[in-house]
Amino acid sequence: MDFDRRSVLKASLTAAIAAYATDFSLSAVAEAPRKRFSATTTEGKAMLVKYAKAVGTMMDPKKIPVTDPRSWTFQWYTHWIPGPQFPWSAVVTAKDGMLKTVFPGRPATDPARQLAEAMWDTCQPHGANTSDPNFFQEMFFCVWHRWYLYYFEEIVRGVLADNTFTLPYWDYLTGKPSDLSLPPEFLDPKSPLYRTDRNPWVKAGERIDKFNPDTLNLNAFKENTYIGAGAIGFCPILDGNPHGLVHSYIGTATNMGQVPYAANDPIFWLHHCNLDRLWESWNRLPGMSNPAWPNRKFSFADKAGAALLAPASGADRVAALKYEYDAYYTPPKAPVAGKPGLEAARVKVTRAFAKAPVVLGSDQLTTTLERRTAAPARGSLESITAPPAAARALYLVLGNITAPAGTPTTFNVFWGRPDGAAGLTPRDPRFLGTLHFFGVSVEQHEGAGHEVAFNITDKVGALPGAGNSNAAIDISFVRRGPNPDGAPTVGQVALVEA
Ligand SMILES: [Cu+2]
Repeated sequence: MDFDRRSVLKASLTAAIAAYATDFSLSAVAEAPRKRFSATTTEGKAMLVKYAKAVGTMMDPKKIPVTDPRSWTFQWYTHWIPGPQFPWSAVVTAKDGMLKTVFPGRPATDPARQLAEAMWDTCQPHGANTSDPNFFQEMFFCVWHRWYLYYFEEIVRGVLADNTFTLPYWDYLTGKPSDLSLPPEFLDPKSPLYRTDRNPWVKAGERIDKFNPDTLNLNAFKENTYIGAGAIGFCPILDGNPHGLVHSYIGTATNMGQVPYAANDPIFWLHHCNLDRLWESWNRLPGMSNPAWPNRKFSFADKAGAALLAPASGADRVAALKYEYDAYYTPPKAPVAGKPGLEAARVKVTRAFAKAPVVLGSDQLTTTLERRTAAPARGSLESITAPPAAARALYLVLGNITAPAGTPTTFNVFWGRPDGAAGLTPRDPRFLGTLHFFGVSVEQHEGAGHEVAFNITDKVGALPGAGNSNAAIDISFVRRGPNPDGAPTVGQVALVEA
């Protein structure tokens, strides 16, 4: 392997703690593209046999010690160690404690320990480093996980001494209900791919969305920008659904349902492999391009366990990393490409908003939005609910969301004040989206707080009350799933155009 060695690195936090690492270079990548397969195909199933073997080896400290970056625990902790995600001082303290536990008697200058310090707790964007606000950013969600999978897959090939291994993906949104259950390889209690901390119905092989069916979606493919203002754009919407919702549905607070434990479940890697495929699928649509990546590098370890720095720009497309998927997703209706430069100019315009925070303390509650009288909405419901101009979209934005860590509850969000809402399904025309709380316990602390957006552009024309300028704009929240330990709060509810 021929890495581009650099002795001088920028004095950023990342560079300072990983100053000994080499930079990733494309020359290190194998020439022929490798193919990743669906877990339900013959090829994918063959890969899962290999995967189970590798996971078993990586989890056995007699074969690969925990201090080795190729161990299961080291890879899991790279996402997040079991510990706090905020504030950053608590993250640093907890990480220090974990480093002392995993590397007893080894000084802070020990290279393996330094690598752990650089790599652990770096999942993007599920953290908030107040000493370096650029450390965690929503725009890095897709690209950091692409690198994470890339090196994990390399390490699995190394552990197996099998150069043909590729990570399979789990496509839960094929439209076939059976694909909403975990692949059977993950349900055998004797397999290294099994986890006891998943939700009971998930372990029983039932569909993961059993208590809130048909709420996972691919609405991210309605977006024509990678990331816009707040939670708008392909990346943040994919992050919310299906990403976070799948985490919540598999559960629990000590497994997939909470960031610090999520990467300890072997299904994590197949879930994110599917998200990586979806990202590349979006990029293959005409006019859908990624942003100019900031000069940000992430700490990882290669197949041999050696430290390196992977630049965000290096994983812009899968072709750059010499792999491909056996199939890509094509939405029924491709998003209309925006004008060049739209992304930067994509400022949110609030059309209506809730005056007070919504405390989700009961099974169903409704908030009434105030119409904004300033331009462009002229005080009429028509202008508020009218579909936006071409290349723009209408969103319901829920902001400043807080919830206790690991809250497994979800809320379905409806237009209006529907009777018998508990019985309404996502097929109801008034259904706008599903609110979940995966990752919220940390992101609620970032700047304006955790925010999610539902693209309702295609729905507004059919919503009851559209055209009646006197009708109230009500938004209702209907609880699905267990009662949370404490009431989640939605600090802002707004109808915005972007
Ligand atoms: Cu995830």
